[in-house]
Amino acid sequence: MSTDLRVAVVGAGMMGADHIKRIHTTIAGASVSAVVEPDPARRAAALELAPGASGFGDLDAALASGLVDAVLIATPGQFHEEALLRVLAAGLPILCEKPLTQDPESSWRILEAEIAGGRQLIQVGFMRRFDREYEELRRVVEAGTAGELLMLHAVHRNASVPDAYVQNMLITDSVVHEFDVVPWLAGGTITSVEVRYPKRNPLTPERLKEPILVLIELDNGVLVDVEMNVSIQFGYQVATEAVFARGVARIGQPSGLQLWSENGFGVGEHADFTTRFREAYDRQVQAWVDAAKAGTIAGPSAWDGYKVAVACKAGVEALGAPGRVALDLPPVPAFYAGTAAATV
Ligand code: ISE
Repeated sequence: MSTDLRVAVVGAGMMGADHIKRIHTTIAGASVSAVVEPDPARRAAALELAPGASGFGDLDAALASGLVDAVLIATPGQFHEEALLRVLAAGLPILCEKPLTQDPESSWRILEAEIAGGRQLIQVGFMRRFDREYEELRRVVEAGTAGELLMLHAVHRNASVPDAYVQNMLITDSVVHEFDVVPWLAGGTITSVEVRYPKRNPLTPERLKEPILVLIELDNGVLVDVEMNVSIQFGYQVATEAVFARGVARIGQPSGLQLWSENGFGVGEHADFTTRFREAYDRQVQAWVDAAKAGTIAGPSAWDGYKVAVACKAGVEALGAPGRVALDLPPVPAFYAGTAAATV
């Protein structure tokens, strides 16, 4: 008898299809048993990636099928709340792609539903926490190897973005990752967010005004600047320079083949996040599968997702108004306080 965790993947767009492939080819101890996707053509294409899986047009039918032990939610963010509530009601472990939900109010409803069930079932897909260089940098911060951390300079550059990407998504779809990873890395809580506008990139689509510079303040005094740039054309870069009392550390530098040829010198660059963070996604999904089998989670919790939703609300406000926008965070509910998973 197979001991595989039978996973339903909900949403078969870019990330959903990527996770289906990953679970089928790379992850140990799990298989894709169901693909939930309302679009028939997408569903059929996804099922080809996971032979043996059953296709469903709707989540309830998949949950009622008896084929599902755990659920990976990879739909666009606006559908997360409804899917999360249904899977929580079914009592199954969940890996939910970022964001948890679109706003603090709906994220709070998710916390309430999870607390009512009495068990942490939700892990949020902030994959940067599973990137080896981020992990190493966090260890340097914690160990004090180069002294106290003073500030972080972060760059987050996309070659381009799809047509559906609108101005607020600079925050809710992109800087959302920094809102999760920066406190995890620097060991503090975000207290304010400010957005500044450098000169606009003439190559950015007409509907966008970017790049932007985001300033994130933490309660431990660490200040973070993030260059958020989604029209850089040449490739995908996520890099950080950490400035310590007596040292500097860098992660996310281009690596791999260096080529000297007649045109000079070159090194490869990623085209998008699916390759830049491939190993991080693999490690994230494997950790989730192993934890789900053991009845727990192994990454950012729903409370982490809630805190990010609060930061995104402040960030969106800061996009439209000069100056710092302060964050208003309620105390952590006792259910999440002190759980190892909340601080993984
Ligand atoms: C995308 O949705 C992601 O999550 C990527 O990690 C991020 O770099 C990109 O800007 C987003 O659009």
